[in-house]
Amino acid sequence: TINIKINGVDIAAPAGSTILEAARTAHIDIPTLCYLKEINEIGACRICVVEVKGARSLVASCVFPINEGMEVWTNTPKVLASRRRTLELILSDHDRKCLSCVRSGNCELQKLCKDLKVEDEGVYDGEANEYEIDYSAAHMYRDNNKCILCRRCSAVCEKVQAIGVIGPNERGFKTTIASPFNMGLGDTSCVSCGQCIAVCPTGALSEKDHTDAVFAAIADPTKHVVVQTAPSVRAGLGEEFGLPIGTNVEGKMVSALRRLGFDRVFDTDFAADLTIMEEAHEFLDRVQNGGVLPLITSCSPGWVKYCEHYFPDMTENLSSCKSPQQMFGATIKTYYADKMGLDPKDIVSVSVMPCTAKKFEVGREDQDAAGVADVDITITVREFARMIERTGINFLSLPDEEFDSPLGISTGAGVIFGATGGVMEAALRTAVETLTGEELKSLDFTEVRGVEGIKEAIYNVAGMDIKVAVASGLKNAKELLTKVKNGEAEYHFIEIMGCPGGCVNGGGMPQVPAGIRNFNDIRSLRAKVLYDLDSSMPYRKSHDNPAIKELYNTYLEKPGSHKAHEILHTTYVK
Ligand code: HC1
Repeated sequence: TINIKINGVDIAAPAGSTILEAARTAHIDIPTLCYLKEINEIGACRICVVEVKGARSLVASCVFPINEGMEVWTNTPKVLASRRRTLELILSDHDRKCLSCVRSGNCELQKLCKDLKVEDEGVYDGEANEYEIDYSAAHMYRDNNKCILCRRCSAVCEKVQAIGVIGPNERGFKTTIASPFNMGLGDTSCVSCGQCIAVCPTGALSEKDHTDAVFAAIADPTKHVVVQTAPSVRAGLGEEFGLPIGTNVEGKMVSALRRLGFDRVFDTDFAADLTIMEEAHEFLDRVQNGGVLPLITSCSPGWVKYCEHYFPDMTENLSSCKSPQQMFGATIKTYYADKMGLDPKDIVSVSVMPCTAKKFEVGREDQDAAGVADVDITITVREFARMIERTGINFLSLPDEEFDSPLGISTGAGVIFGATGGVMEAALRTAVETLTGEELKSLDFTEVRGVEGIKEAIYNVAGMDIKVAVASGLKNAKELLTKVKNGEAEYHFIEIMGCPGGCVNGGGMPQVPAGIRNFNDIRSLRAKVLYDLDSSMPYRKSHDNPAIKELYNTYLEKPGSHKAHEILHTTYVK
């Protein structure tokens, strides 16, 4: 450890710490704006400046390493005045229509201005830039009038997702964050993952809001409006209402949806079980009949788009299964419509997702089993929270309620889909029992759990070594697939999720301020909700789900049947 003094108090902090990190051990949070741990460590915004004895000017604490005997002051009048001036300068070129801004109340810039007592927002007003809002992408818009040039978005796009479709253009006062040649984001090879939105401190980046379309459908008496919720929603929604990260709010979530007026409240987890039935069958079929291997999962639409753009010769490896979201929509408009005597055209199928790429996925080709879209409208967890706020539903006092039957019945295998490794584990539970014909003694495939970017395991099943790999985050996916392509690694089955940590860390989840993100692993905290649910559920294997059994017995016949293919499978573009 290294001994330093912060604000006159002696501190021992681990060697290699920055001043910002050392201050945490002294219970002092130094404010930041551009800093994102391990992603954007550029010391550029000057909000985290502190005084250091002997230094000629204020130093950026996020990148300044501590050394023995150092003396630091984090809150002197000079420091506070500097931070305030920095904010005033940012505001002089910032759209200050804060009242109705989508980030009002959880904008990091707004909070800093309040905390640092910025009272005159216009003190440096003068020349200001004006930008057109970029609506070209299917899933989001970019409003550079609210951009503060922190570069968190471009860092996550390039360093975490290995895509790099946005970054600084021009120089000096004219600097903007944009795509190369100022193309619309929709014209680039953006994969719609929304990780840029998740890390944006202001309202510069946001999903396209589809809540009005949902309200309109609910208000239309000629429509039967059905909603499904992704596994991860229950693990994140509570954060929008002030609950700690990692709180399971499944019961209140269902209650809220019912009070919003949906005719049926169902669970995507059911369709995750259905995906496992089809995908495990597809896997065994490819293994036994010399099909293309490795089989790669296809439930994450950001990943699928990435594969199509960047690894087009590997689209044959993708499972032909639609994602659970789409399988759910397809089941609603076929099986459920039949059962209820409804015309699929009169059903509006809505999904609540932790994902922005789902907004792109619903409009893909070959996602219309009944001749109409499988899913009509998809909203993020944030949009869902806004609907709850807008309608005055007191979320925290809601009773816990249960999903409707039969498409609300699911297993532990379905719910873990939301965490990296979950699809693999769920598939193994079914594939291994199918191959061996014996009941598994332990259902926990712990080797594929956890937040590491790439995980590998070998399982000996019925005398055969099955090699599997799991990657989350597209940079990790790129690394893994490059090895496979070059013949440096060989697998039978690969799970890839577009967002690091899987859907629990999706681009449509609640935005967590950097000050919390930098010191907590939100992926593990949210994933724990799903694994806890799994271990407490009566059924933990997709093939044990009674509602799934009934669906096959009365409608689809068996996994991989002709009918199942027509309804539940899709194709990809090269
Ligand atoms: Fe996901 Fe999936 S796990 S992709 O992350 O396979 O979005 O949660 O709904 O479709 O089930 C997302 C989550 C989700 C699908 C499932």
